[in-house]
Amino acid sequence: MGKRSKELFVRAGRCIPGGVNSPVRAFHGVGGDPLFIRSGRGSRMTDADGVSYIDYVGSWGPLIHGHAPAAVKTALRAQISLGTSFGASTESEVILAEMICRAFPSIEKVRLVNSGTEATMSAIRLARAFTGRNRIIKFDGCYHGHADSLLVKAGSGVATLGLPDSPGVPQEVSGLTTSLPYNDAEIVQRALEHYRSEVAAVIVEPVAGNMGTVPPAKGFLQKLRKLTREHGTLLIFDEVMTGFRLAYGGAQEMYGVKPDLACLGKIIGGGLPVGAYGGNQAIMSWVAPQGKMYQAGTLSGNPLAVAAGIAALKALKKPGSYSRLEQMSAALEQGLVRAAAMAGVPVQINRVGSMFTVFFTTTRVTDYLSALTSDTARYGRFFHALLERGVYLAPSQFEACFVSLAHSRRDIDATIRAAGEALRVVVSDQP
Ligand code: HOZ
Repeated sequence: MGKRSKELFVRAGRCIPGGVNSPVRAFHGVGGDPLFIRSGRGSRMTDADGVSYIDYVGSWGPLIHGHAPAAVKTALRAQISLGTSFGASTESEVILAEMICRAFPSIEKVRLVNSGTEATMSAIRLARAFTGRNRIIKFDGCYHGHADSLLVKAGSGVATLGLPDSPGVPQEVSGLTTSLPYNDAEIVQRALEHYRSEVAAVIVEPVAGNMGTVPPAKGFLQKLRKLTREHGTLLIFDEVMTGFRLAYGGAQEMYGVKPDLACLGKIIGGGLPVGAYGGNQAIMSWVAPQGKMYQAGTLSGNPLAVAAGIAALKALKKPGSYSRLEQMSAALEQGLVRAAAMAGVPVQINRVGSMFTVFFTTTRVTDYLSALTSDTARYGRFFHALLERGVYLAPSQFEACFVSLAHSRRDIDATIRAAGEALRVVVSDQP
């Protein structure tokens, strides 16, 4: 970390808890202090000391077009001159909602909120209201934001910090959440049978990204669909990460499974804060003011965020977007596999479309337990060695990295070269 980042972190520590506004920025999983970022452009971002990095975090997923894409900047400039918030309805909100409904077969109506956390929290409340049941089933290592009901055996920063649960969540609340192993449909079946008609919803990341990238086992999502239907339980897909990333219609398009409710975020805000949850007319008609399930927000459907989101989605719709993402991501995966083999470092590289994670383990990573077999110290050394070589990966083993449309073949080749060197460092630093 450079001098300026260090100074800022010291200052931040005096006025912000842990010096960061979200724990995953603190490099806890890999040691060291966080970078402070000054700017981003295309595939790169530049820190407060003027050092530039090829960025595979992409603001944790939203930046599918890279940093500061022209279309988003133009849309934002136009909206700024018209006003930044009205606390009243705008045409742009309707346009974004229509785009989401057209893209996602499971969504007939959608409510815009400000973050993925708000989206999942509201979807859970809606599922409880609609079914008249209280219990929730989630999966170990899946992270659905930091709402009380969902901070149970969560992934992402919670996994990185090794906190299975959080103080401050009353047992009366967390006791209503059952967390089960990801990719094990049989155990879901047993849980649904055990709890009979108590379970309001099963919520799942259809491709897990918050214990590192973990794809669904063949048939897992289909089995969840069948089981939840049989038990009168709603199936919620948390597509905050996967929505518009794996395909325009998200993981549900990719795997051909239609959930009852879907949660979105990240890409739909084009880099500004937005979330959304949606489903069919019957379920969504429970949302106030049409129905009685209350959920609200001063900045919901904020005109700037919505303008950025529309611009990002329009650009994404251009032919070739997803094939380019696939091509670049596959080239990166293959290069990393080769580099690891040449360095003699056993790794598992999980990739689905433009989401990927390099796990430092010999075990195939299919769930949270297998993700935990990773050598996080090795990941830390790899991360820092890459950082020194100008490549910024997710600063934790338990996160997904993202390829964007701004990454060029040169970026990919430079990353593979840097990874080859970094992997040799990983081995040579071994105690
Ligand atoms: N889901 C993101 C990380 N996996 C959220 C980023 C954050 O917590 O700051």
